[in-house]
Formats: sequence, structure tokens, C-alpha cells
Amino acid sequence: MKTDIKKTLFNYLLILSLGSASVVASAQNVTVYKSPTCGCCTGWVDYLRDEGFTVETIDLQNLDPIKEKYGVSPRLQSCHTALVDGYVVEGHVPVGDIRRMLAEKPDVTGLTAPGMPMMSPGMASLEPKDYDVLSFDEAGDIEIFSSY
Ligand SMILES: [Cu+2]
Repeated sequence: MKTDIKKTLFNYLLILSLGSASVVASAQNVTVYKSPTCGCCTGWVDYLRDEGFTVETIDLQNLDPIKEKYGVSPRLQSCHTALVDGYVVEGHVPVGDIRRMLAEKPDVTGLTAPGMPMMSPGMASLEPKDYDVLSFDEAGDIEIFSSY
């Protein structure tokens, strides 16, 4: 009887440790530059964390140097600028697009949802609606990556 309980407990712990190991392995590290007072930026960070991303935030009063450094020209800009696996993610981009980019590894600088789309994760809707996610590159080429 006692050994049965031990066995059950062991299996339970094994499952727990395997489970957390796979979460760690699939977690993507994201660095988010944002202003300290940006509420929707924090909303997007929480959304990424809920989706299993590991997020580090860096608060800056002025994000212009970051946007310039990572090639986010004025017409592509949104509130926060994020970095993941060598790609730039600007603004309220849904996790589905980030995962697709990480899987397909397109030859682009990154993705952006310019401006502040109302029906976007971190804004008013976890389900993206009524906006486009664009890819952009160093040469200035901009393409529609997803339409919602
Ligand atoms: Cu925002």
C-alpha cells in the first residue's frame, strides 16, 4: 500500500517536472521596450505572458532611439518595440503572427501593427479584428503579413 502511494507520488512528480520542462523549452524570450506609463503596452506584455512567452520589460521615457536602431520608421511605429529571436515586433501584434514568423523565419526585420488598433490584444480585444499586421525589412519593403 505504502509503495503504491510512493509510486503514484513519484509518477505525479515526474509528470509535473516533464510538464514544466516542456514549457521552459517552448518559452520564447521577448524583450519589450516601452514607456513607464503605457497601459496598453503592459496589457500586451500580460497577454504574451499568458500565452507562454517569457517577457522582460525595459522602461524608457524616449523610445525614438530604439525605433531608429531597429529600423522602425515613423509610419510603422506603435507604442512598444519588442525583440524576439533577432526579430523586431512593433505594437499590438498577435501571438499567432509572432509564432508564425519564428517558425517560418522570413527574411525581414520584423512585424508591426502600426498605430494603436482598437481591436487588438492589449487594447480592447484578445481576438485581433479590423487591422493588418505588416512585415518590414531594411530595404523599406512592407508587406501584409496578416489581415484581421
Ligand atoms: Cu499600445
